[in-house]
Amino acid sequence: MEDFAADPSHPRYDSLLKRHLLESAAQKGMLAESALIAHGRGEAYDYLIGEKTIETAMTATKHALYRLKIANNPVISVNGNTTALAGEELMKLASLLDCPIEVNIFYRTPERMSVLLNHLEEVKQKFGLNVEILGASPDARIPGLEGPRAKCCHNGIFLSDVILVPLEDGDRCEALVAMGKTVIVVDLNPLSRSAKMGSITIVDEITRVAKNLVSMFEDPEEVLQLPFDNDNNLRLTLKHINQSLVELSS
Ligand code: PTJ
Repeated sequence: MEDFAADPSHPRYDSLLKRHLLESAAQKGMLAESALIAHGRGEAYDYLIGEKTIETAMTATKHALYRLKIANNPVISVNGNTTALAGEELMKLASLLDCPIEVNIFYRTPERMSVLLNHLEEVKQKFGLNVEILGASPDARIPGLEGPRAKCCHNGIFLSDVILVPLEDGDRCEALVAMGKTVIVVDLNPLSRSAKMGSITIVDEITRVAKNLVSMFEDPEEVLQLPFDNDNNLRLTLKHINQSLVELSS
């Protein structure tokens, strides 16, 4: 972070910091070529929700945490963007949940896999976490997907009953749902296929979500046991965006 020049008092400090994290990650070879396009799309939606965790996102986050906590085989799946932005917090969450974290990327190359796995290993050492990091040796396939996108680890994604998959591709999300898993999606775009396909969709920025999940972990009051209606929660999210735009434009 030495080369990050922005002052914390800058009104766009958080946004600049995230961009800087992604630029550094790109230089290290962690990211897909389209990673910054994906981030830009996320930023645009973040403006629309007010760059904060809105009520529907918090409801989804609470349900997600509850499902992760009661799961038999929870797993956290991370890609390039997620590792760069929220690798530390998600490693801490994996430690709290006592579950593996699996590097599973859409644009798979051996080089990217190795840099991402090394990055998480460094986080593990830095914080003294006892977390199993999977992804180096995929030994299973997600049914219904072709090519490298189907690759996964038997003891991680394949066997999981509840999976947290931030910034996931729609097809893979659909395939994971078809496997009978509870799929927790994090996506700032409430209109994306992943958002619609997920079992629980958190329309919020991944660094905020990861921090919320870790900070709420020990608090039983913060966990809901009621059924969750994803379609309705997405509708309420769109209403929130709509209402904000009406207020801003009146
Ligand atoms: O590392 P890889 O190879 O697995 O590739 C990762 C990306 C993200 C490049 C790849 O999965 C991709 O192209 O994703 P999409 O189809 O562009 O979808 C990314 C979704 O994540 C978009 O709907 C964005 O709005 C959303 N998004 C982007 N940044 C964030 C985000 N959601 C939450 N937090 C963010 N920081």
